[in-house]
This record gives sequence, structure tokens and C-alpha cells, in this order.
Amino acid sequence: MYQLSFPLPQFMREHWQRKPAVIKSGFVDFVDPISPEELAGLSLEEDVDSRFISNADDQWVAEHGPFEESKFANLAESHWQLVVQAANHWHSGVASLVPAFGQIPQWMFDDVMISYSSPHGGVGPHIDQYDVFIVQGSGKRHWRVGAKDEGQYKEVIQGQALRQIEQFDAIIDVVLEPGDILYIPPGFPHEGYALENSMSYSIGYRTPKEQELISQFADYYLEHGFGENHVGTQDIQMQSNIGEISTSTYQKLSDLIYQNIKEPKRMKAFLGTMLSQPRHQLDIAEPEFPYTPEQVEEEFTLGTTLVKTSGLKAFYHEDCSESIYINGEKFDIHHDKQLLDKLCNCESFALADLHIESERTIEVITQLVNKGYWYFQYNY
Ligand SMILES: [Mn+2]
Repeated sequence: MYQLSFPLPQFMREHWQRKPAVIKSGFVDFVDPISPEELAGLSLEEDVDSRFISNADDQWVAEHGPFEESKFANLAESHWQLVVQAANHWHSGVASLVPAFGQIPQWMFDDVMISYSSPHGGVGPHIDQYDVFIVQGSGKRHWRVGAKDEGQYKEVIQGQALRQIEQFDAIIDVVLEPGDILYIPPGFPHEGYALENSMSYSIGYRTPKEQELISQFADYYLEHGFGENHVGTQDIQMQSNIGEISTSTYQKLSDLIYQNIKEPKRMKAFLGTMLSQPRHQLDIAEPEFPYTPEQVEEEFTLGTTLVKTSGLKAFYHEDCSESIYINGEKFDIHHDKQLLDKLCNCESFALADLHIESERTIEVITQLVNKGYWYFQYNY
């Protein structure tokens, strides 16, 4: 089990979204959860998002996976790196890094990106809009971080797809060794180059832009067929200045908009479904033969564990135990608070720990297992 060597709540109060920080030995005796060979293996998969970036002779080239095995047969000794996005969705060892940061609300969590670099491999100077903890695995990497972007940095596009910036002055200049952590808030330019073969794990967090919230709410509103009536004008007053939008008209129309947005039940359902949508593909495997509720009931007596698909997002609202939101979908859970807690707050749990085995509980679990969101793990 991976455990941070420092108190995360205190760190969050001092640094989160404010200033970058280096935590030497943030993990004591850190051991890589994945090997470079396994990482290369992931980059061959169709469903896995991977990139290969080379920077020999200052020529930046970015290629997108999936790659052929032959790609890895004759690699240069330096100046390249392999990046795999959402590796926690495809590798349980990588997923086991995430609970170390588990007190950070999950709706903000994005993924674990892994980069394996040969000496001098890197991504060049750039700025992200994410919060990230970069954990150094085996090898060493030299990192530089600059002052917060306030419009002073000039953007350059390298190798078509790579958005970089021109050189910057460093406020942090450090060599990370295994177990060290570099935290970078959004808007701080950074660059990192491997000094030797190096594994880096980026635990990333991302919130929606305000414009995404608004536009996605509008999409949700349309999809659910709300507000299809035209605005009523039974009480309309005649005007001598017909080109004027009267104050009462302004009031009426803007109130309509506010009332629609303020409708709490609708807003809760929207936010629950939106925030639980996956941003990276999940390794969801539906069972070959769907379970019946009777078979699921049997699992309760067998000491079976229910395991959540890695990276799957399941949420509920603090003041409402009626519904749960999973993978962008709303499920009625009929105030079964115990089930809601286990599904949303735990990576896995023993069915025996659920004291209520109501018909509805069985029904919900059957549905979730048949969708491939959770799966049974047998402990005998
Ligand atoms: Mn970055």
C-alpha cells in the first residue's frame, strides 16, 4: 500500500492551487507499481491513450499510439519518452497509487499519467491547467518550474501537436529521485528531462471550466425536454416605443432563466451525471452471462467481494440519498445509505458487510455488475 510521508490536509491548505512545492521522499522506499515493459505493453492496446515523444537534435516529434511491438525493438538510447494516459484504468498496481491521495474529493480527480523517459527525454517547457503531483519512480529527472503565468510567456507550437512556451526563469530547479514528489498548480510553466532511464507518475486533477458547466447544463436541459413552452404574453402592455425591451419584460425573461437554473432537483441530477462522466476510456467488461438477482443474492452468502472498475466515478449528493450517479448515469437507490456509501466511497467491499439485503439492493447490484461497473472477486 502506498502511503504519503506527510500530512496531506496541511499540504493542501498551504499549496493547493497556490504554489508549487517539492516534497523530498514524499513516498519512503518507493517501488514502481509497473515496469517499463508493461508500460510499453499498454501502449500497444487500441483502447489505451499513449504518445511517443522524441526530441533528438531539438526536433520535437509526437506520435500517437497504439504502437506496433516493433516500435520498441530498436529505440535510440536517449531523447525520447513514452507517455500513457489513465494508466490507472488498465493496471491495478498503478491504480493502487491513487488512494494515497484519497482525501482529495474524487470529482476533481482525472487520471494517473505515466511517462517513461530515456536520458534527455522530456516534454519541453509548457503550461497546464491542471493540478498535478508528479511522483518520481526509478531513475532521476531534472525539473524546472517558473513563476505563475500572468501573460508573460510566449507560446510556441512544436512538432505540430506539442504546445510549448519559450524558455522561462526557474523558481524551482530540482533533481527528483525515487519517491520524491513535485506538486504543480495550474498555470505554472514547467519542464522536466530525464537524467537516466526514468519513470514518472503524474496524479492529475482537473475541474470543469465555468463555460463547460453552463454549456453542458444547456445540453442536459435540451436532452431532457425541459422548457418546451414559448414564453406567455397574456398580460402584455402596449408601448409607444415599440423598440424598447421594457423593464418588466426583462424581469420576466431573466426570472424564467434563473428559476430554471435554480430548480435544485434538476441541478443535482445534472451535476451528478456530469461529474461522474469518464474523461478517459474505462476497462469495462460486461460479464459473458448476465447475473440473475438470485445468483447475486447467493454471492452474499459466499463471502464475495465487490470490486469497482478502476477509474469509475460514482457519486451522491451530501443531502440526498435517493440517487447515485455512476459513469454519467443516475440510479435510484431508495435511501439505502449503506450501499451508497460502499459504492461511492470504497474501491471494493465485502458483500457480507452490507447488512440489509433488500430486494432493491440486490436489484441495483445485479444491474451494476451486468453493466461491468463492478465485478465479483472470490476470496476462497
Ligand atoms: Mn505538464
